Amino acid sequence: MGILNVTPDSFSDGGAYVETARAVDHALTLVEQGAAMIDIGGESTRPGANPVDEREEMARVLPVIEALRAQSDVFISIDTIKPQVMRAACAAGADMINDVMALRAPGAIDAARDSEAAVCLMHMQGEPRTMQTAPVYGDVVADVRAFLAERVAACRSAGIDDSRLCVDPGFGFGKTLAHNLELMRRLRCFVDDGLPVLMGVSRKSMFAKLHGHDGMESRIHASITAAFWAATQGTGIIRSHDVAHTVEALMLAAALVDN
Ligand code: 7PM
Repeated sequence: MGILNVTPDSFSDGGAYVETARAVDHALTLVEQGAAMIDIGGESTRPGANPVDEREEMARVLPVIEALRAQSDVFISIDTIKPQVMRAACAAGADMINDVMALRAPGAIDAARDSEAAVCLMHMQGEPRTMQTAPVYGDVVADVRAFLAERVAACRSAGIDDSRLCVDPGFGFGKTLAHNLELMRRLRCFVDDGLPVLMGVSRKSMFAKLHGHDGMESRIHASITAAFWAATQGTGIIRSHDVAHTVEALMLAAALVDN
């Protein structure tokens, strides 16, 4: 899954892809590099970021979804927590809703059900502005699995079939380095729960903490290494900014491991 940020305040791409044509170009490049899906995000549901107005978010993502849909059959994911954005994005051609709130916003479950799109349910402790302050768990893997099981059950009750779902432990979303590492070490537990698992660690600050220094190159190398590990553990979907190298790591994992 290649990441396409259409947020002007995005930390990784510096707002370089705010313009529709450039965003679509970048998406097509990611597809050429081997991305099977493109995750399009127009809001900052990010640690410490300001919330984005619904109209503004739609104005960012809808032209990109429409143009990409017109030019490619690639699986399109919309990274949003807002029901109206989910509905509009799916009408514009999105195939999947990637929600860091796991459809907890009022109306989100109904929007997802009506869309007939696939859904990624991600775990987050707290809310983006404050979630990194003091995350606390009993057993982080057990707690995150219980949360995801509850959200899967909520989807089922709403009429969203399991065949439409995947789950994500939500690396960096209300987690310390130790929490992130334990989730990564025990990714198999999530895989064994039966639904496809998505991992999103690309370029995240957890790697700067692990290394004891920061640098984009170091973060990228660690992200690709983590992708290899996750693939060997049966993780089906890797969310990445750096698709070409990540795909190569996944090719090696596929060659070495029977999953
Ligand atoms: C600043 C901090 C900017 C964090 C962007 C981010 C995930 C996601 C994001 C994830 C799923 C980023 C994150 N992370 N969706 N959206 N899983 N499913 O690295 O881990 O893009 S936002």
